[in-house]
This record gives sequence, C-alpha cells and structure tokens, in this order.
Amino acid sequence: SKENVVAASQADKVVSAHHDPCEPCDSLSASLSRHIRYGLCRDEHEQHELFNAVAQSVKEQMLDNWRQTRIKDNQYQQKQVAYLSLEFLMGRALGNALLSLDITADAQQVLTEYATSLEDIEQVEQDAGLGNGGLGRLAACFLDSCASLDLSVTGYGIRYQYGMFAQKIVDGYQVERPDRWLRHGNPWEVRLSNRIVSVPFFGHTETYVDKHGHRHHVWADTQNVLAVPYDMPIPGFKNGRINTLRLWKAEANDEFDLAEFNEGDYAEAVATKNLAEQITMVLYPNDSSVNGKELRLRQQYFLSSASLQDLLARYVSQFGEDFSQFSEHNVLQLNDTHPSIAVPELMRLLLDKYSLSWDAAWAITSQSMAYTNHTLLPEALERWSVPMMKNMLPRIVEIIFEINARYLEQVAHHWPGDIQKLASMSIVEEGPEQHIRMAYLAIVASFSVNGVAGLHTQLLKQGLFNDFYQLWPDKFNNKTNGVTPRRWLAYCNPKLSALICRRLGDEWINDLSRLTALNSFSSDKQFVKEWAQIKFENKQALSTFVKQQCDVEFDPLMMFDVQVKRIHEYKRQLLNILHVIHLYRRILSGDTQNMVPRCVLIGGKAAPGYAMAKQIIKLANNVAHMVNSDPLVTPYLRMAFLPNYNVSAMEKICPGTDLSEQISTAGKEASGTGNMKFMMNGALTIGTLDGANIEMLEEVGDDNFFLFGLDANQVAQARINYQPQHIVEHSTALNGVMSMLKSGHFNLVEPGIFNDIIASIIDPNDQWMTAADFDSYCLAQEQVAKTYLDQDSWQKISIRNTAASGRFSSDNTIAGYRDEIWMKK
Ligand code: B1H
Repeated sequence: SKENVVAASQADKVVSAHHDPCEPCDSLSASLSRHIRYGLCRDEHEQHELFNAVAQSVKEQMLDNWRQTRIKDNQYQQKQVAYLSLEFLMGRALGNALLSLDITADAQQVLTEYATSLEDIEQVEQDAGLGNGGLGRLAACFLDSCASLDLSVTGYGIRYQYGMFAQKIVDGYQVERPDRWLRHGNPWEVRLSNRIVSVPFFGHTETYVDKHGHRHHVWADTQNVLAVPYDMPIPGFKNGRINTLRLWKAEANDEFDLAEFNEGDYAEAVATKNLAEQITMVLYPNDSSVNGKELRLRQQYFLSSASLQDLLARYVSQFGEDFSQFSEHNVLQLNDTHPSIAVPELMRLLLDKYSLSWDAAWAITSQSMAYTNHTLLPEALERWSVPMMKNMLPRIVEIIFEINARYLEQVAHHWPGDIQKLASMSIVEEGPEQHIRMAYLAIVASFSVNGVAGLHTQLLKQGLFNDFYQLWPDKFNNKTNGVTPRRWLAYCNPKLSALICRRLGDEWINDLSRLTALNSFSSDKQFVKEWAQIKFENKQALSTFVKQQCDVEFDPLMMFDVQVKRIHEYKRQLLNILHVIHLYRRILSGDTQNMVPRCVLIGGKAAPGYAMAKQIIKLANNVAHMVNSDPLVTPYLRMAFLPNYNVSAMEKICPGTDLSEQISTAGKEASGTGNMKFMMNGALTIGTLDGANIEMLEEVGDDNFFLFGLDANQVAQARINYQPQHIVEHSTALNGVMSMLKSGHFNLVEPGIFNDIIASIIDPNDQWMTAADFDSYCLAQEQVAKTYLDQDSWQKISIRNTAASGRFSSDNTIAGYRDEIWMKK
C-alpha cells in the first residue's frame, strides 16, 4: 500500500523564516475592503458573499498567531493532545471568533460602512452542524476551553459534506432535508494539500519470515482513499493561542483500474472513483443509538487512520523513528467508542510500518489512549460484525484478535478457572456471527476510562463495566461535563453579560467560579430589577423568534417553559406533553385558580429511523394546535414545537427561558449539557435525579431546584413489578389525560395515529416509566407555578442559579482532563 505521508512541519519553518514577525497584517477594515474589492469580482453582492468577506478578514487576523502556535507546538514543549471525535457540533464561528480576538466593537464599526449590521451578518452564517447533540457539542465546548487554557489540543474529525439534517415540520410531522452547509463555501477552512495521507481498505494479509527469522505482516492489494485535511482555527479567549480543528475529506486517488482503462472504459474507470468520496458525504443522524452500517465503520477507520498517520508523521519529523518517547509527548482522547478502531490502527502502524515489536507497540498504544464513555443505553454500544470487518479491514481484525488473546490471559489470571468470565469479558462476542465489542477494546487499551457525570461514572463502575473495574480500578475516573461560558453566556446573552461585568468586572469569563459573587446582589433591589428586566427583554426576543419559526404568539409576560434536545423516549418529552394536556384539561374545566400563564416550547430532532420519536413530535404539534386555537385556553397556556433546533437556536432560546425541563428517567441521561446552559442563563430547573442534574442541585441547593420523580435506584426497584395501568387508575390527573388522548381529541381527522404512544405509557415493560413519575411531576410543576407568582423570590432564585453555575464551565472540566488524564504522570 502507498501510504505516502508528507511531513510538512519543515515547510512551516521555511515560510516563517521569510515572514517578518514585526510587520503587522492589515487592519480588519483594510482587509475587509480588500476582500470585497478583489474577492468578489463584481459590484453587486449578496449577504452571504459579504459574510464570506467578513469571515475571510477575521480569519486573516488569526493567521499569524495560528502559525506561531503551530511552530511552538511542533517543538513539543507541552504534551500534545489529539481529541478524536466523529462529531464536532461547532455552530457558527463568527461571533465567537470576534469575542475571542476582542474585536467585536471593531467589526461593528467597520460594518456600518457597508450599510449592514454585525448582527445581520452573523445570522447569514450556516451552522457547522457536524454532530448530533450533546456529544458533538461537548467536543466543540472542549476545543474552546482547551485553546482558552493554552493547551495544545488538536481536534480530529470528519468534514461531512452534509451535516445534521435540516428539520421541517409538515402537517405536524418531521421531514428531513439535506444540510448543504458548504453550498457557498466555508471561509474558515484551509485545505492542506501537503499533508494528504492515504487510508487502505479491503485487500488481504500475507505473512513472511525475513532472514533474521522475524515475522512480518503485509496488508496487500488494498484500495486506498486519500484523506485531505481541512483546518479550522480555534481561537483561545484573548490569549493569542489558535488551535486547530483538522477535518478530513475523502478523495479518490488517481490510480485507475488499468484493465478497464485500457479497454477504453475511461469514463467508467474514473467514475468508480466517486465511491471513495462517499466516505465523508454525510453525518449519521443517530443520537444515543448505533447505526451498524458498513459505511459508518468506514468513516470511523478513515478518521482514525488519517489522524494517526498525521500524528506519527509529525512525531517522526521531530524525534525520528524512536518511538520510546511517544506516549510522553502524545495522548489520544477517544470521544466514545466511535474512533476506537484507532487502537488496532496505532498498533498496525507501529508494527507494520515502523517494525516495532508487539510489546513495544502495545506499551506505546496503551499508554497513549484514553476513552470517554457517554452512555449506558444498550442500543448505543457499538458492536461490529467480524465477517464484515474481515472483508474491509483484514489486518485490523488480526490485530484485534491478538490483543484479545493476550488480554484474556490477564482475565484468566485474575479469575482462575472462570470460563464464564472469559466469555463475558472477551472483546470478541461469540454467536451465530462473531462481533467486536468496541467498548471493551477501548477499555483494554486505555490508561483512562471516564464517565461524564458523577452518577454516570458510578453506574459504569458498578454496572456495565463492573468486571473491568474489578480488574483495573485505577483506570476509572469521572469528568463531569461542562459548557463554554464564552459562547453560552458572554456571547449569547450580551445584556446579562454586561450587567454581570458592571458588578463583577469581566474576569468571570475565564474563571466562572467568580459568579458566586452574584449571590451578594440577590437582595440588592436595583440589581434584582435589572436582572428581571433583562430576562424580560430576552423573552421578547425569543417570542419574536418563536413567531417567525412557528407562527405562534408567545407573550413575554407568561412563564417560558422550555425543553429542547434530541427527541428520545428516555428524555421523556412525552411526560412534558402529558402535563400540557393536564393543564389544558384544568383550564377547560374552569380550574384556573393559582394557575400561572405559561408558554411551553419543545424542540428537537428525531433520528429518521426512530418511529416512536417521530410520533412524539406529531403529538406535540397536534396538542399545540388544539391549545393555541382555543381562545379560552390561550390566556393561560400556549404551546409551540420549534422546527430545526440547533446550536444557533439555543443561543436565542436559553437567555429567554424561565423554566428548564430536565426530566429524563433517572439513570438514563449520562450527563446532559443543555441543563447547564439554561442554569448559566438564570433559568430554574425542573428535573429528576439524573446525570449532571444531581450536581447542579448540589451546587444550587434544593430550595432553588424543582426536584421530582424516582431516583436511579428506585427506578431499578420499581421496574421489577411495574404496573402502569394500576398507576393510571389511581391518579385522577393521569386518568383524565389518558382518557382525552384515547378519545382522539388531538387527532380527530387522523384516527389511531397515537395508539403506539398510548400503549407505551401503560406497558409494564415501558423502559422509561413515564406513568411512574407523572403525579410527582405535576406536583413539582405546581410548586413552580407557586414560586413564579412571587416574582421577587423567582428572580432571586434565578440569580442563585447563575451564581452556582461556575462549576459547569468546560474550563473546569478540561482542567480535570489536563491534570488527571493528559498530564498525569
Ligand atoms: C451521548 C451519544 C451518542 N451519549 C451514539 N451517547 C451516537 C451515541 O452517532 N452515534 O452512534 C451519537 C451520540 N451521545 C450524550 O453525550 C449523552 O446522552 C448526554 O447525556 C451527554 O451529556 C453527552 C455528552 O457527554
């Protein structure tokens, strides 16, 4: 195979030698007028062209520091971290870049000369939606925090031509549309033709013994796909560091099938090359469930191999082929098992390409890999069919079996004579068809295995991975998730941000624990008044957005009750909808005493193959329709389903939310991160004891959090003899809601469409136990209403929530990764 790695750090040195570091680059203004004059080639330009020119100019402001950062990091002064992830849910980049470079005011000023506003230009940018939900957005927040903490961290991912699908709602149903985010080009990216690598697929393996008696493995007759890196700048917050997000695009090489070529089928021979480019065509839109398609495994291997070749080439250009210091200088953080095929791939490169011994290669691999688990849901645990893998990656499968054989000796040693343990802990799952358990592969090869919130890590250790925890207790650790305070407070909520800066200065932006000082203002009347006024204005802005997107009138004088996240049964949007129906029935029956007028907003995408999630979307839309079209109801209750929920939408939603819904079945949501964004922006939370909610409650205190429902232990207990039908019969409220649903009140013209949903609620096997928590949820909602009636105390609690959110800065999380995983000695 031709793995022509080009070492390019030499080129950097040459270029920098010719660059005078004292010569300043053009000002933003000069740069922009140059881009508009010479970049567009005509006098008329559309908004997206103007945006592109602005982004090009802002990128230019980063180029010197970007190069300086790269040159410094190529000297390996600090350990190099590679964050491998199939998803980076970046959203828009312009506003964030301006904030980090501290040139927002500059840009606002410059744009007045072009008869437009920065705000308008920002809205033109397409979201980089290269992720599904929390896992992908976490990777994006982490990159921001790493750069801001001056850490040398490179994100490695895939440059999907189509990101997360765009969601439309037609007649209440979700319709998916392709996300053509690159249609007008991507002004932030830089294509690096000098760092292209080649990734092998298919073929077969051969072994031979050389004259010294050493065995060698050759992976022959492979079909190679070129991996072309596209770099995106990741600016640190006002610190001059510009890190890199390196996204790989698959391209065909120009080795043609000569037979076909010579037979005159030139066009056909060239056309087959398109197959290679399919690899990076589209993001798989599943969240918390696997897609076992062959193309997905190809994406995973493509990313892993390209990134490792890149890393090794860089290392070799600095240290030569002496890999003894590799793990001292490099660490690979695996974002779930999706890139865990990097484990056997690193082994392969060290063994076959650099001729290391197994023991040397394994020492390096197992001291460089760290794995983060993001879910306990069985449907999200990756298993790949061995026959399929053998065909696509024959050499990789050999290596996995060898890793397994050696590791099982350790298992046998730890549990002598326990045959059952060998089977249950094997990386290879036996059955009619063998499968590779990717999580086990990741655990075996990693020096660190972490969960993403306290409860999640505890459940990993005691449940799913208990055997491994017994074998290697020291590998396991917790790193509770966080979100970046730059995007999720300073940028998205400029009014609140300004108020906080007036009282505390601006140091909270990179030291969020300073927000605790806000507590001392919670009895300052003037401050509370300003706090409430800002929330009101943010609610006005959100109403405008909801009106645009859903054509529903939200009144900012009403309470804004919001649940936005992927649609999944375990997240229980259904519980929320049942509560809306409950309020609707109360209003219809005239029981409006102490009722607080509310606007309920639900938004999120369903995986295209997830039928139940799609029905929940339809139910939300139908209930919203009934609620909003009854003038007797709308003074008390309104509801909207927001189409196409994404990063940019959340930037408008979380500042204008009063109540954040975090109502998953306890033990199912590994962490959650939306919960943290709402808290930072002063929303109060109604939630279960699940994921990071538990830690939020701990920080803010139970007087300032609306807790309800079974905890994880109680859920496990209650499951044993769960009789939801019985619960319905004994709950007047739930009984009423179920009757109304069954009567067809919400689907008069489409009889029967909600039968599956209705059946799921009273199914003794309902995994999500919606009925079990319903009464408790309604009670907590009454408490919410009561608190909201006393606006003064509501606003105080709101302040306390923001004040207590400091722990959930991703800076804090990344400091933990840095100290306890990456730099751990
Ligand atoms: C999370 C996923 C996920 N956990 C499979 N698992 C995927 C699994 O494409 N796939 O195959 C994609 C995504 N995503 C989320 O991670 C958790 O549900 C959240 O609770 C958590 O906050 C987030 C970040 O850790």
